[in-house]
Amino acid sequence: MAGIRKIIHIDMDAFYAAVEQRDFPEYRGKPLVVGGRPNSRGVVATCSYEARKFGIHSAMPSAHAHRLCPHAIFVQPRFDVYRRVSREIQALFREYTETVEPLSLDEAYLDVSASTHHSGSATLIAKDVKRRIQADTQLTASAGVSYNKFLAKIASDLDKPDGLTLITPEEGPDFVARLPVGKFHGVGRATEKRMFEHGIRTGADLREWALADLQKLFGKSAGYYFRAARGVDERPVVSDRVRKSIGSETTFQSDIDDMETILLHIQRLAESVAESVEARQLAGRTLTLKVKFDDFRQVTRSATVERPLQSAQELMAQVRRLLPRTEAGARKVRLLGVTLSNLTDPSKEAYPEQLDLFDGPAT
Ligand code: DCP
Ligand code: MG
Repeated sequence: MAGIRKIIHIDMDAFYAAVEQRDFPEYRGKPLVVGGRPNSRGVVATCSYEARKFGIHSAMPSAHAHRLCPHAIFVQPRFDVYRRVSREIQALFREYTETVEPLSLDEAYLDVSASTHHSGSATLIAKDVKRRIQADTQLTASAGVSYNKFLAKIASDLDKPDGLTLITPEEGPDFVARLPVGKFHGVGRATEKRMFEHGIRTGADLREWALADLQKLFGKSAGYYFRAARGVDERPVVSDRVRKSIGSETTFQSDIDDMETILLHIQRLAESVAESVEARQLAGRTLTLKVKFDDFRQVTRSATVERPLQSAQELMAQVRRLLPRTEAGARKVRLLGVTLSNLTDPSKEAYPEQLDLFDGPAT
């Protein structure tokens, strides 16, 4: 058996809002909302900790946030700046280990098992990473340190903002036993409700179930829940260099055949893939759409294009071509998936548009 791993999960505090407060001192110490305007139909991307005291949170309609805190300052996101900061912190992570897996612009796993920094102390490395982030970007991050991804991610959230929490292998199982199931990564509202209906409220409750019984309730995810309830998670930290594809899929509680709903779900998947692809500063040439029907039959349709795709919009353009090549809508759909593969680093590619920049009139 391999030795105990050392995993760090880093997550920036109130990321977009913290960047705005850094760049505009007049926003500091104030409730600040980044996202849609208060009089629009937009939503809150994130908000400062001062705004959270009023009950404002991510994904809430901006109009609602405005009612909760009429004197809050609303600003539009500046994605270019967030991307730049993201690149800075990711470069910094790579000074400690090659095994860095970014999850979004503000979040990444680091596997420091083989690191020789700080005599291999993951806690000291995490402390140092936080110090460097602060020094280089004037922003704070929270870190979770543990022996797997599941616990490291939970740990980083325990003492936000500017937190550093360690969950040792000795503490892991007891910690998970007390954990509400809603805090398990991958347990959404629907699964949580399902678990509640069966009297499963904490890791300890979950642990009383045999794997076979969990499988009857939760299918493929059962194994993950079974192991997670015991503080076990063997998923490796996957760095970009070995990653072959980035995808996202979703299974529905009840099968759907309404085209508009199908497209809406695909749009969400495309956005999630695009975010992940962008966080890793990648793009991809092959888009695959997966559709599983109510009879569990599954089809995939792929398109490969010359110019690498990255944004949700670019992904959707391909999906719109592929979707009519499936029976989605005519038949009920139980699962949809969007995957981008043939990954490439777009900064190393030259596109005609970019070449134009250098093709100006000779002087
Ligand atoms: N984000 C978004 N829409 C969401 C959630 C997040 O646009 N529904 C963006 C804005 C956040 C960034 O992603 O700043 C990071 O998301 P986090 O969930 O890590 O939230 P924050 O970093 O803002 O706050 P926290 O301190 O809780 O991590
Ligand atoms: Mg964050």
